[in-house]
Amino acid sequence: MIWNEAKECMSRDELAVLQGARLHKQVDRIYHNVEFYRKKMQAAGVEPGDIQTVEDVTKLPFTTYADLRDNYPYGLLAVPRSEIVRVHASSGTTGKPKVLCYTRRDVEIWSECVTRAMAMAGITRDDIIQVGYGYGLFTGGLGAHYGAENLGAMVIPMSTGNTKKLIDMMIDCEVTAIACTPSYLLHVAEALEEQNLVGKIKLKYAVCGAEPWTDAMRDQIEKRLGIKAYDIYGLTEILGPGVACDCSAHKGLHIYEDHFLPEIIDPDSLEQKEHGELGELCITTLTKEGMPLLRYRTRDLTSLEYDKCECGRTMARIQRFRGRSDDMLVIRGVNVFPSQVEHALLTVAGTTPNYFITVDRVNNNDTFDVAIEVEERFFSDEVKKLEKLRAEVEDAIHQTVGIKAKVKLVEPNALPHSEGKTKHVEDRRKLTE
Ligand code: DLL
Repeated sequence: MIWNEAKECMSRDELAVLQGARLHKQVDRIYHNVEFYRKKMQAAGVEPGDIQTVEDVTKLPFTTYADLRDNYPYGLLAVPRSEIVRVHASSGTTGKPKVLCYTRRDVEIWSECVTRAMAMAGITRDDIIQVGYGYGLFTGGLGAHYGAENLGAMVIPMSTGNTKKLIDMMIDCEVTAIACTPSYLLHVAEALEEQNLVGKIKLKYAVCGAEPWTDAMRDQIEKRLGIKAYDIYGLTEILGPGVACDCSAHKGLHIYEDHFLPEIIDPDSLEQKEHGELGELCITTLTKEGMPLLRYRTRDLTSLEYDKCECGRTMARIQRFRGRSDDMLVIRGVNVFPSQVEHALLTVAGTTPNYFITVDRVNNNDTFDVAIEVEERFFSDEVKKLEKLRAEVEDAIHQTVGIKAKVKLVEPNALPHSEGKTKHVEDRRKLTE
């Protein structure tokens, strides 16, 4: 079902006119309300009057997550603080998270976008949907929740962390749809299989996202659970889940271009790429009130297809994600920057900045191992002290990153060192093929 046919199927010409008008209005508002942007635009020699059409977007300066960090928490607000009704946050590169603020209208538009995504996946008001994303400060839980309610479906707000309860309720409440990360859904499939319960579920649809996944994972989910699985993309900075979602054609994720203006840029030269070329996705919010973003560099590498989809929608499609233009990892749906681990280590006396992160996927669960060189003296001391230090490091990483790592302490020089840029990460999951 197409939830908002007037918008999702509008002609590209009409869309360009709408985008141009919204872009102009947005830039004008931002220029007058946010000092940071005004200064940036002045430095670039651009005024709101210069931005009239979609093509004019290239005249605008980029925004990066460093800008969000530097203006933490309220520096980029484009409305009075009293207009904000919700805050979410996502990991930053070091200790401080990125904080994003939503007005009531932002929450409504976000809900509409998620509703479009769920309708795209075939979910209707007759469905019973379990939301298995975390509810705070992550955007997944409340984002999926409001979208499903807006659709009129019945929502069970499971959140994360209790697979047994999720399975019990899935069966008892005759759940027909689920929103969670794809790796978690595979974990649920495994648990159902182990208990011989697959035949007892009424599940038909899944809307999975928050982390990269492959067609092979989709195949497995669909076959093992006998359902249809759809991919949903988003990021906290833009709103959360519901920036884009794939339709039954599975030929890319339709991005809701009436609200988000996408571009693909070269991450080095920052020049706009041609349609279909691989590069970094960059998004300008067209309707966001609370914290609008101009040319936000998502760091996600992909390409865009603009031809009309067989489902009838005209909105551009984000193609397979090819990784990131920075070093962010998504582990168990949580964004992790190696610099956060480094930051955590600084807080524990006796550790060194020499660490190595290994990420893998074992039985559909992401593993997160961190080896750290510690001072020699710990190896001559009693084992108890080494164990205490290990627990401290594990705790510091958990506090900073938000997920638990398996920590191994090693002697000085046990890890690979290099003359040039030391490699700190090995990601053994094959998620971009
Ligand atoms: O992950 C929002 C979300 C929640 C999306 C639930 C979908 C479902 P962040 O925590 O800010 O927001 O992480 C955003 O996660 O830039 C991508 O690198 C990655 N990501 C999100 N969805 C997908 C996806 C949420 N479907 C970052 N495929 C993004 C690949 C994804 N990567």
